Amino acid sequence: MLRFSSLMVVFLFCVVPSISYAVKVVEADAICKNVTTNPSFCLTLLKSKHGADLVTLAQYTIDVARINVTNIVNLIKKLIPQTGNDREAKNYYENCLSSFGSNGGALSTLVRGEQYLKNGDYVGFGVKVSGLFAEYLSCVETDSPTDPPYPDKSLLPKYAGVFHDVVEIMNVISLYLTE
Ligand SMILES: *[C@@H]1O[C@H](CO)[C@@H](O)[C@H](O)[C@H]1NC(C)=O
Ligand SMILES: CC(=O)N[C@H]1CO[C@H](CO)[C@@H](O)[C@@H]1O
Repeated sequence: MLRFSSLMVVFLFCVVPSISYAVKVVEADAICKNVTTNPSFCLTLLKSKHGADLVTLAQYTIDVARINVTNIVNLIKKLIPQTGNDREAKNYYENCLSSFGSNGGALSTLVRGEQYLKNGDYVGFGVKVSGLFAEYLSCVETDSPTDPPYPDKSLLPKYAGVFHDVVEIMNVISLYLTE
């Protein structure tokens, strides 16, 4: 009995700290299986971070998304002056700029999301990730479901698609973090 309880003490001593400072590792394969749009993109992106814990992976997706959304904002700022008298195009790009920009758009949501992640508030982080989806949709979709989306021939849909796929990975990671 004495032997048993001293073993228990050793056991607890070892286990309790690793629970309170839990570092969760989930393999890229498992994360990417839960991504619906582009699992192969997910595997390629996470490959370089093999063995990293979930918080590190979440931070990595934030860093990638920030670069992607910065490219988007710079692209839109180039496209707006090229719209000339095309009022519809101008409205569309201006709306996308506010969806992705730093003035209440995705760029600012990423900053807030990163703060939640760093504070260990993974629920708050997940809420911000949902906000990023909404911001993506508010650019690419029209207000009314019966209106066709703007026929954008620029690189913006491609860039926005990459951003969407990165946010989808971020979303799965946020779900694992709150599990
Ligand atoms: C998105 O960011 C990644 C990582 O920095 C970069 O390799 C990729 O070219 C970017 N794609 C776009 C469309 O911005
Ligand atoms: C966090 C998350 O989305 N987990 C799911 C990943 O996919 C497996 C298998 O389909 C589910 O069981 C998990 O709940």
